[in-house]
Amino acid sequence: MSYNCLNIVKWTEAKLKYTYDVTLREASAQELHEALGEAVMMAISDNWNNAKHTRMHTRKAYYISAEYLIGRLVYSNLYNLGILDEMKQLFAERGVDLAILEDIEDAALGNGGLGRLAACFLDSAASTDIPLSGYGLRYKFGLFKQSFDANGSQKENADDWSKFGDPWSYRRYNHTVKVEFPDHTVLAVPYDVPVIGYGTQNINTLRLWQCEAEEELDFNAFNDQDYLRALTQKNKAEDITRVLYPNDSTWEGKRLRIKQQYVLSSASLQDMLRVYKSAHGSDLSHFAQFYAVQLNDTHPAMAIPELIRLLMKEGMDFEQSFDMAQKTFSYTNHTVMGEALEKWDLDLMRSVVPEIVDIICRIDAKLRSEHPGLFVVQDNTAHMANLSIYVGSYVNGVAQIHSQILKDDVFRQWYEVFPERFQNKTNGVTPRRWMGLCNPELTQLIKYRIGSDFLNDLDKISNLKPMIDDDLVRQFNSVKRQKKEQLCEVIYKREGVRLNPDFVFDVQVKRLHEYKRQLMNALSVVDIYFRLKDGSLTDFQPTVYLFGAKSAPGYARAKAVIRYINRIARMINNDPDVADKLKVVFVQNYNCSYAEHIIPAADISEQISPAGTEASGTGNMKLMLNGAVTLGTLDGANVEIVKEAGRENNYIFGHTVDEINAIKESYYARGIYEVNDRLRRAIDTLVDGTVPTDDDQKELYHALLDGTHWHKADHYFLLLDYASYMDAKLQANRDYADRLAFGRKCLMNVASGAKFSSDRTIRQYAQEIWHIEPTQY
Ligand code: 26Q
Repeated sequence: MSYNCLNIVKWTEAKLKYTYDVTLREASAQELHEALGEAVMMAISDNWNNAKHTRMHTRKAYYISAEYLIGRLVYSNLYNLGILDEMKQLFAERGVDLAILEDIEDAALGNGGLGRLAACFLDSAASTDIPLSGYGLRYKFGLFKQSFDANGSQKENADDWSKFGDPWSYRRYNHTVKVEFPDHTVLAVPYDVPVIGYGTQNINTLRLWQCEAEEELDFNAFNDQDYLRALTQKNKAEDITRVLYPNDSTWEGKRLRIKQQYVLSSASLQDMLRVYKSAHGSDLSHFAQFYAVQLNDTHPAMAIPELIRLLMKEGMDFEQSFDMAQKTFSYTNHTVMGEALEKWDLDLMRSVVPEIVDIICRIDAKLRSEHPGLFVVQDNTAHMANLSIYVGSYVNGVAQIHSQILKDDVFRQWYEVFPERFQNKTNGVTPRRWMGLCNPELTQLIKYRIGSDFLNDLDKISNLKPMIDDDLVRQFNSVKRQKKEQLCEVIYKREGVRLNPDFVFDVQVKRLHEYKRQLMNALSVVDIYFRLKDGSLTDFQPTVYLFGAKSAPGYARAKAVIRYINRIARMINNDPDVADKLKVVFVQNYNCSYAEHIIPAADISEQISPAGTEASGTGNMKLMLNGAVTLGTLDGANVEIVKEAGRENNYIFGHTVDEINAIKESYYARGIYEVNDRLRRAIDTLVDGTVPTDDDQKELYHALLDGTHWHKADHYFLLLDYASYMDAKLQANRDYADRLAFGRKCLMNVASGAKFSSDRTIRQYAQEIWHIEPTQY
């Protein structure tokens, strides 16, 4: 069945008429978005319902995640339905440019990689007919909106993403569940978001929980005191899903965060038990036969003790409930950094979820009796990763090198006892959003050459390899140039900076973190600037260095890096000496939608974390698929990207994991500073007044050269890798001059991207972890 676009347009018009009394042309972007969204929701309802009913009795998987970075849904939904172009056409005929929906805000219910991965997985499962539902939280405020003040400092603003409504979900109040805390009970109300498959009728569901009070207001109590108490209860409930925690890779043990995690865990499991009973009856002993649950990091790990608690409440004993949970759950780890592993203080936890703590302690006792040396609870602290490995079927890393480090290092003792539980599932990204939607020009070029739609079978993209000749490279280069022109317009509009599309576009877009080494990139740019000024660098292709990143609001060093980059950008962009060679832009409010403009325009993809720190990275894959070469270390998925695309088509630098481990103890950053004059000149700009300096930037300088009481100097080895980084960076820059040779490298990356489709990843989860089959329609 295909969709009747004309009907969708008519429904949109009708909705606009009766709700806002406007025509299509008069409607604001928000009004149009709401009306069109509702019309599409009507159009898909049959398919959505069919998909649900078809799956009633088959084995299914559930993805539980505290984050889903779904971004803007309107274009991707139309795209996956296969009607985006036709809808654009129909609206254009009626005088409306669908591009006005660029004003619609992203649903940023996630921080970065982990949340975006969850969104890509849902897209892939729907598109490959894999019965996977998502459970998450419907934060009223998503990830903050970022702007820069006159000093170049990050300012955060509330992201009230649904203030104009949310046409892409249905509130399902009839499936509301209660979640109990010692001092109050809250309602978790589900909102269902359709997950529309591409090239299939299948539509899966993302169910997001929103907390509300049991009684909004006590209308029987008329005096002021009770009125206020009623409101207090309402706020206390709604506070739980008020806001997404903006931390990314540092862990914070906050009371409200436990509540969020428990609501997510409890509501989702209660819902699964309800569905189970309606399909299979009240005998719960087959629960694990029908459901596999994937935990996206340990954020939903309280689901493990919660399932045990719920099963015991239904009459099952502890051992049997434990066994059921062990069979049901699997856990994906997304970080090797110790400070990011969740460790809850038991007293704090007990004050919020006492029964969960009792069960965790029972689990710990069982573990300690079976496997002396292993623990879940130690020093009155619950280690959620340990809990998830012990009471789960599988644990996986997100890239080969990361999965190896988990076995060798982070979870070594666990690997010795449970070697069969450890797996790798290299991440992927959905080619629909990250090629088809954001780069229709490149998609068209490839389709034309390989003669078929490759977006739901990315393996086909390798058919391009033997076709790469000068002619194809020229066409690729012209697409790239077009995408740069488009990006220049966007950047001029949003940042007020005019860029030249003839420049090399060197891009680093990702969350701001010390380990991602945006500061190393910035120092290299300052170095290049000085060398252009003093004439010692002559063989240089004009380049714009583009940054996009949000810092956690409380992360002082990350914020100091943003400020520093903004200040060097101002200095460089205002210097007429280098105006025709060098520009630096730090875009504001980098998010999914901005990424969709930036990534297709990139020539060089900066993936420069020290080896062994970035679990996988997924931006690296998006950039590769859009034909950027990787300037990167042998870290995370870079290793596999380069293996697929060829080292000769990328720019690999820096020390390997083994080399870093060998050097670590005796590493002396200041020694490098003292002998490398150019690097020293760049680092000194942190403190010497070349750009306006503040205390936080001085602190950065000391962290690099002197260390602090918690870390030795240069914890992330910027100085160690600097020389080889600069060599690789300048090599890539020089190579760009041969446009055909460089374009060939870019195309080799595109043609080698098959492995990095999240369709491949999700099939591996389905086969090797969940043991489920695609459902045929
Ligand atoms: C934890 C506790 C309290 C508050 C916040 C958090 C929290 C939230 C989000 C901790 C970490 C995150 C996000 C982590 C993340 O995005 N990790 C990235 O996951 C990607 C997908 O696997 C990888 O590609 C990246 O390498 C990894 O950094």
